[in-house]
Amino acid sequence: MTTVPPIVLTVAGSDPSGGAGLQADLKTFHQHGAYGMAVPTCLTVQSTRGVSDVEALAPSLVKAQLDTLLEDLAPKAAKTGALGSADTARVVGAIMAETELPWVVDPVWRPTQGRPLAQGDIVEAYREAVIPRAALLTPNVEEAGLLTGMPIRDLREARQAAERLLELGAGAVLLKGGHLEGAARGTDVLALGSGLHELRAERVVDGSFHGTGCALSASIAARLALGADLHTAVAGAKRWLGGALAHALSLGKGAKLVNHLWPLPDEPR
Ligand code: PXL
Repeated sequence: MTTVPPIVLTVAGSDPSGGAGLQADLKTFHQHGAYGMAVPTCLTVQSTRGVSDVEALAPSLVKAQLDTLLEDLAPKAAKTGALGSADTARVVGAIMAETELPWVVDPVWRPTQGRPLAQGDIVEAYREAVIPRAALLTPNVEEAGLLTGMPIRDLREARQAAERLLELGAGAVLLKGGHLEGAARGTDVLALGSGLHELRAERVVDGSFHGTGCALSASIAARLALGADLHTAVAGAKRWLGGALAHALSLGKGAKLVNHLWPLPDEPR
């Protein structure tokens, strides 16, 4: 008998290197045993050394892709990565509002190296149109700082920022502490409606990696599609990413790549 895999959708930018963006999302979905679908929002010119050019697709073309797809196929969960422009963010936000599925929103505005990935007042568009529809928002310290207007240096400030992001309407927030200072480095704050949790990485892997945030949010979305609750999905995704980073691939001349082929441990879903 053929098992029917759950469908997971990504709405994201293209990274031809396969390290980040929709290519990385699809590989992550597949590795988790989910059927991946992908709607591109922008095309980048990049290698493991960084992004040298970006071209956003017309918002109407992104809308047409999503409308056509969602009329036919029913994803169990979805994620957003780079959306390309403030106008596209608003279009995608409006479509999110019409769906019942959980959306994991990874606010990708700037690559670790190279040109910004979005045009227009992207932060305002996220505040108004995307974040209120997110089941889970996964900003890093810099993105959470831009969204809340507050500095985030330690765990106390990270907890405060996570609470403020809940007030913007996100169902839950995973504030990633990879860039916090001192002992807090690598500790994430997970704010659920029911309370705050601190999640320490089982292993902190040093180095410059490409695609970490994409792999994490894609793993969470795949796990939600497979039936995990949010807390379990986040904890499982962090554990998987730790392995994928510990076994990162040095395939190009720049940053190391997340190893999307890292096996999934036998784990309860
Ligand atoms: O890792 C963030 C990211 C997401 N999406 C695309 C990217 C990048 C970083 O370069 O290019 C398309």
